[in-house]
Amino acid sequence: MRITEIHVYQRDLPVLGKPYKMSRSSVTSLDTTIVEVVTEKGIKGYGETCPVGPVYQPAHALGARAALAEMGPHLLGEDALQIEKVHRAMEGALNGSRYAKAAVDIALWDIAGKAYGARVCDLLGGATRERVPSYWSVTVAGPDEAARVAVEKQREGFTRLQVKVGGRPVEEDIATIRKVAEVIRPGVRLAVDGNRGWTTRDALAVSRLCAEHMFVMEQPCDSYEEIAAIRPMLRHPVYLDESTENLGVVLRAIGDGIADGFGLKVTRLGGLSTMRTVRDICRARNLPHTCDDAWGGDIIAAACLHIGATVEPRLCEGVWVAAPYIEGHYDAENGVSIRDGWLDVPKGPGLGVVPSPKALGKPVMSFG
Ligand code: 0XW
Ligand code: MG
Repeated sequence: MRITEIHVYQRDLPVLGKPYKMSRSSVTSLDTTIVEVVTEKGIKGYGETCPVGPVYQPAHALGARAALAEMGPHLLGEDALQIEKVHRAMEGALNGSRYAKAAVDIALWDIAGKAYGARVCDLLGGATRERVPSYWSVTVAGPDEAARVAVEKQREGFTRLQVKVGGRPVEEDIATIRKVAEVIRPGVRLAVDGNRGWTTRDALAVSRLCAEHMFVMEQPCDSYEEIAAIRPMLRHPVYLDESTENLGVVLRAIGDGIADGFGLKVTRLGGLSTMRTVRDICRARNLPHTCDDAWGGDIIAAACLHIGATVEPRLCEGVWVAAPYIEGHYDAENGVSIRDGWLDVPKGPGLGVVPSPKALGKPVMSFG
């Protein structure tokens, strides 16, 4: 099924309420890129990529569109159903920019689902359940505010919380972690996410001074090397997030024994195709992981949800989506929303989410 046209759309996604604050950045509006791949049969697939600002990791909105401009002409005529072949065409046209290639990859899975009359989760191996847990990310805040949100979100039904730390004196982080840990109910899991913000000194201090509390440390320090250096001295399990820039890093982290799990991002890894591989590798080593993205609307949320639904529940650390921070949906009927801390897998076919022409607006770039 040949690709005949590719259209690229841009949308601003203003953050509802307060800025979304992490250790190294605070964002008020995100710039998302939506890719529409059209085939000779008239079947259209949608993908999306939306870095959470230009600082979170080496990805930025303009970079995504520049990469798509570079690759677009080379993809016309490719068979949309031969996803690995399209990946080879993308590799042949551009080195790197996996986060832009991911938008095309997601669109191709959407097309495959529509062509075969199946949901993306079914093509990825089959859903283990029809409702998948999300988790709530408590952005950087003082101890009382963070604990208040933690209580509220557990009451709503969230079974996992992530508390953001870093970018301030480490004593404040320790006070916040302790206060949040005290309100965590039995059975609810806690992750403390440094978003690369701590020095190795701070990470070691936190782990020692909060040793009695159960939580995982997510991306405590900036680099793989820093985390690897302190790993044997930490008293808490470590999950890598931003460091997992590609499949090779995931393999290395598992081989080196520095990761007890991962916070995964679909677009950072290059799309659902690589996520499927990482999911299977994690299963082979019993490593829990999330299936998230950094930000994005209904399309990216649906992509995360479909792969998340295929993860064995015991290894599934949840699917984070930006929906609570975004006004409205691309697809008014089937848009992805959190209900009581959980997400319903869209009914499909494909991603099960179809953006309306009004939501897309006019393309900023077209090929074919
Ligand atoms: C909580 N997230 C999945 C959303 C933000 O983009 C940050 C990210 C993370 O875990 O780092
Ligand atoms: Mg993280």
